[in-house]
Amino acid sequence: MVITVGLLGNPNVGKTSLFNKLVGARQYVANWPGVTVTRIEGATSYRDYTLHFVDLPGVYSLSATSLDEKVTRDFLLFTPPNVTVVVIDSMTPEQGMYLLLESLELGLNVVAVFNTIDEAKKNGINIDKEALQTFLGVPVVLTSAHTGEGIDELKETIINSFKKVTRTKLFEYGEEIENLIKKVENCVSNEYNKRFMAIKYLENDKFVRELINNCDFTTDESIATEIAKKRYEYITAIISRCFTKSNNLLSTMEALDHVLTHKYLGIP
Ligand code: GDP
Ligand code: K
Ligand code: MG
Repeated sequence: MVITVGLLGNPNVGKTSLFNKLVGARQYVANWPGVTVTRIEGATSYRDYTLHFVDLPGVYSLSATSLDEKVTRDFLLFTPPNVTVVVIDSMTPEQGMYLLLESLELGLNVVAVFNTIDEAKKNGINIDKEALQTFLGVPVVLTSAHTGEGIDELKETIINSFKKVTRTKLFEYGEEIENLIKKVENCVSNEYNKRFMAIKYLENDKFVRELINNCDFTTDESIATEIAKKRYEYITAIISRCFTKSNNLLSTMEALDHVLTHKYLGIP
């Protein structure tokens, strides 16, 4: 049985290093159809399965503003892998978690990997894996592509995730934006993930605006800004709860707003 796995993440978070640890020499390089962006694939056997990995071009969001982003998003949108591993740098998790939220909105079957755990440990940063799983609603694996920590656990988790697809409760943007999302969803055809497309529409995504051209619905830039702001508030709340530095708090937590933690996670 073959399981297809996409490795998704920001540039420089360790996707290719993990890929090399996972598949070793059994890899080959090609181009993505029609473009000169490199496509790296490889497979490894684990238990009764063949895990077929695709090392996707690094992206900061699923907004498809660059060629790399368009290649990655089109792959996920039109040919979603069985499992999408979202690789996040444990030392700077914000931007990676932003991409994770978008991946969940796209309805992907996600495993969250917090990589560079060796550096985190060296810096006395403790990551509460259980709490992360609870708040994000997806399986979490802590890895180091340098020491090999978590690699077998990642393979196990991919197989479990394939056998039992996680459908997490999605992040909500509050009444005003949720009402707008519902309105736009009515214009999206059934072949697409309606919520993802509606949110991208409200974010003024050019490609999505062209696809959904039957929606005579204008919004100003403030909605897109508000969507990004809500995502970052939610992420800040999760990080401040799940990342701690022995004795004192992380720098990202210095800006910690307890109101946010309460608002988004229900923790006093
Ligand atoms: P990619 O752009 O996501 O494919 O990232 P790369 O795999 O090319 O890694 C970027 C840099 O991070 C390289 O210098 C790697 O050696 C380093 N790196 C990747 N994973 C780890 C890790 O788990 N721990 C540490 N300390 N460094 C890592
Ligand atoms: K790095
Ligand atoms: Mg790479």
